[in-house]
Amino acid sequence: MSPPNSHDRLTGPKSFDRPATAIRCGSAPSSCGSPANSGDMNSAIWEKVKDHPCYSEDAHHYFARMHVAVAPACNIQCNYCNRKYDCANESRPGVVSEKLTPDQAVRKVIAVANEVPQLSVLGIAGPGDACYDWSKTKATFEQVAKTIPDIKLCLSTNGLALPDHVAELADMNVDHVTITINMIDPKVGALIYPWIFYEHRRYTGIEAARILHERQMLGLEMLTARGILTKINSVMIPGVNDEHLVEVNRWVKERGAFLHNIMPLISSPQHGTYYGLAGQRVPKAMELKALQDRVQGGARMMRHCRQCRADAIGLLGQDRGQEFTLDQIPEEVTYDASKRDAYREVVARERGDHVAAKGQAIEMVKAMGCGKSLLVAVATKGGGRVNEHFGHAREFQIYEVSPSAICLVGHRKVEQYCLGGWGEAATLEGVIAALEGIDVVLCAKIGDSPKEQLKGAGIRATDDHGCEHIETAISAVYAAEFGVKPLAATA
Ligand code: CLF
Ligand code: SF4
Repeated sequence: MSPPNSHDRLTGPKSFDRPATAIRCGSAPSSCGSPANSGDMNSAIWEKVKDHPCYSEDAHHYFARMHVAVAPACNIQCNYCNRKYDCANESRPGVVSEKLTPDQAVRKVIAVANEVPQLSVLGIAGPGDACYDWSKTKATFEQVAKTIPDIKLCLSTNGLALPDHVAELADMNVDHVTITINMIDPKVGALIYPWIFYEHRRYTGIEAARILHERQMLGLEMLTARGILTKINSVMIPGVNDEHLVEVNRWVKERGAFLHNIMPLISSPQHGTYYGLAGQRVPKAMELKALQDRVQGGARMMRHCRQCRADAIGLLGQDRGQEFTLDQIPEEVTYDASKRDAYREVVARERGDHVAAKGQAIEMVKAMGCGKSLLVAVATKGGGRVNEHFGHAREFQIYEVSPSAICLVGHRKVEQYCLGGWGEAATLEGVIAALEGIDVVLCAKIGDSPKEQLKGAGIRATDDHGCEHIETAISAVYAAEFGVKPLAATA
């Protein structure tokens, strides 16, 4: 897959933890990583990112991506990758249910664009490397761009073959490229990459890692020179490159990277990877957050990555891939822009309201001046609102509200607690465990029984703010939690 970028095959802890203290003081970062509004950047860049769910945290509430698995071949081996493994229920990069030819991919993109109005980006993220398997990547992008000219084209790569294709990427108006960069020191790289295949030769050890590193830096510099936005994905591998990623962040920032996405290693013996079989541990959620917080002042951090499969479809927290398998798509399919056009008009209005509400909420929190922080888990199905029932949630978005900001800092996947109108006690236990360290849960609806059990675990749950904008609801909870009124209101 794309060389495993996030698009690699990793994943890690299902949650991000912190000690279960209810109140912390002044620990949150003052800025929130990936850009949330045009105030964070110049207008030309904002135009490029405002509808891209991965490059803008705000956009991920409204817009969807789809990946087409047209690029199965890869030119390197990562110790966390095994592309033979396929499971429809497995959610990690590199894993796909069906590989596609470019023609099949175009059919699928049109079918999805007709039915999923949120679709804004077509990404090629493997299941091998999109630059190494270049002819299929290029053919797919060219055909899709002709049929759906307003769809953004996005690619993810390990970087080894990238410099050979930067000029063509620029010609095709590909504005977004992800490079997976796990090291800038070949000695570290030799622990991650057993071999690479480059210019008709196989290289191993430090020499392989050195070549890969040089090609990654060259590719990044070439993209920056052409104004193509680059995101760097790094896999955090405890004891191998975790400390080293601070230095990686500095290097990529100096070379113009737009975003840095540090993701936890996904590793399990069942995956059959080198790391999985060797028992390499994955980072704890709190270790990942601590590293992300540490590099917050460097290249902008992405905090909302879901470590997608190479054939994922939908909003980032969703995967609707099983609705669009080839056998469900007619041989002849014609693009109909009506649903996407109508959706964009609605989003334009709704988004303006959201930006205003968010600004007000943050000002309100600042005006309280109470010096404390909270972790809030939000059940949402999109639109930037608290609009999902507790029992229907498959993930919670985690926000940190501090004296100076309200920031999305991660997500926690859970099993759906309520099925067919009934909640499973065992499932609820798992949900509560996944919410360890959370102070407050916000949802559109919750029953008395789960509410009481959450309370027993020290977590307050409320549906008093159903359908409100997330930040508005969080600021209200913050005021209620600490018993303070905004200074402006008391003046
Ligand atoms: Fe796909 Fe990647 Fe483009 Fe996004 S995913 S190719 S940049 S359109 Fe996004 Fe998925 Fe994380 Fe990737 S959430 S794994 S960062
Ligand atoms: Fe991606 Fe290739 Fe690495 Fe697998 S071996 S994660 S396909 S770059």
